[in-house]
Amino acid sequence: MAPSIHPLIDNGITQGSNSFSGGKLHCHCASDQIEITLNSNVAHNHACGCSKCWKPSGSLFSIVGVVPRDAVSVTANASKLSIVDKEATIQRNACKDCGVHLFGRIEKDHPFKGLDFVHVELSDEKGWQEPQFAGFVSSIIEQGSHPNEMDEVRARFKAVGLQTYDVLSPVLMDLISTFTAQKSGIRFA
Ligand code: GSH
Repeated sequence: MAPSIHPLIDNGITQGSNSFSGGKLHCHCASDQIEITLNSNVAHNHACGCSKCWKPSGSLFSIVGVVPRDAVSVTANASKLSIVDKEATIQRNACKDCGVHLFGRIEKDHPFKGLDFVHVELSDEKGWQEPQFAGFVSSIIEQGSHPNEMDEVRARFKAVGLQTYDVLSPVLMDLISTFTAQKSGIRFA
């Protein structure tokens, strides 16, 4: 059987709701779950194949979106959170017990500072924005996927209507480059 891309892709994409305004995320612990309350839907929700983003077991990709950091609060069991890699750009706050990543936060100067990275599959609520594209697709090779499998992986995204990129989507790459250009003194009219 072909490996799972991610349950939210394998089983067909469920459209989100424009009127949905947030919900709660929980880690996978059987008891004393960490609870995160989000007062916003996510934006730029996408599949990510990079080695650092949390993936459900058996899946090749993560599904990750962003919310304003002001919309994120830890509402239960905050003491179980620990930052996976303090040196990484995105400080991923994971459950010390089950390993699930609850939110990723950027503290350094960066185009995405102010946005937290979250996985909406950790929520029971329905209405979260559906995945919009797949990024860092070639990165799955670095984690053991065979290069010969890549056509099939990309075809599976295409079959559910998602574009694939090996970094981020053009919209996000343009945002990053605009930030870099402005930092170096370029001013756009
Ligand atoms: N090929 C690398 C890998 O798979 O590890 C790509 C890593 C990467 O650049 N990941 C992106 C990023 O922004 C997407 S999450 N990383 C910053 C970070 O992880 O802190």
